[in-house]
Order: sequence, then structure tokens, then C-alpha cells
Amino acid sequence: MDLDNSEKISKFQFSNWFTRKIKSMSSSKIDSAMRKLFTKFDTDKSNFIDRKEFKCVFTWLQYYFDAYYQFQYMDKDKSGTVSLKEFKAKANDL
Ligand SMILES: [Ca+2]
Ligand SMILES: [Ca+2]
Repeated sequence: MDLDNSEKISKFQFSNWFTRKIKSMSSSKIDSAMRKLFTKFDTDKSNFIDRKEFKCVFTWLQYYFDAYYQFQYMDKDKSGTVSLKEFKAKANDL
């Protein structure tokens, strides 16, 4: 994931990973995931996402990216999990 071995991952790496992740899912899985997401964001159940609702989509994506980014940052040894040691080491920086 951290292709250039820098401490942080770029948005480009993230979108690459995201695209690969999506591609590895079956289309029916993607379909149901998208449906779930859409329903979640379509708060007034109009079957459309309007501008106001889209703000939530954007916030969510931002949040998702930040969470992923922070995880990569904490997972020092790139094991895919954050150990208590890693957690403690980085918790103060958050
Ligand atoms: Ca709506
Ligand atoms: Ca780790």
C-alpha cells in the first residue's frame, strides 16, 4: 500500500487501493453496498440525493479517508493491524 515507503500515503495511492478493492468485489456485492450507501444518504427517502444530502456524502468520504489515513499512519510495521504498542505511540499525536 505504501508504495514509496514514505510515512504517509498519498490520495493517489488511496484511490488506487480503493479502485482495486472495488474491482475485487463481485458486482452483486458492489450493487448491494451502493444501494445501502445510497439509502443511508437519501435521508428524506426521495430516491434522489440532493445538494443538501450530498454534503453528507462528501463529509462521509472525507471521514472515511481520514480514518484510513490515520490507520495507515498508526500501523507502523504495516501488519494491517494496530497493536496496543502502536496505538499508544500514536494516540498522543491524534
Ligand atoms: Ca433525497
Ligand atoms: Ca501493526
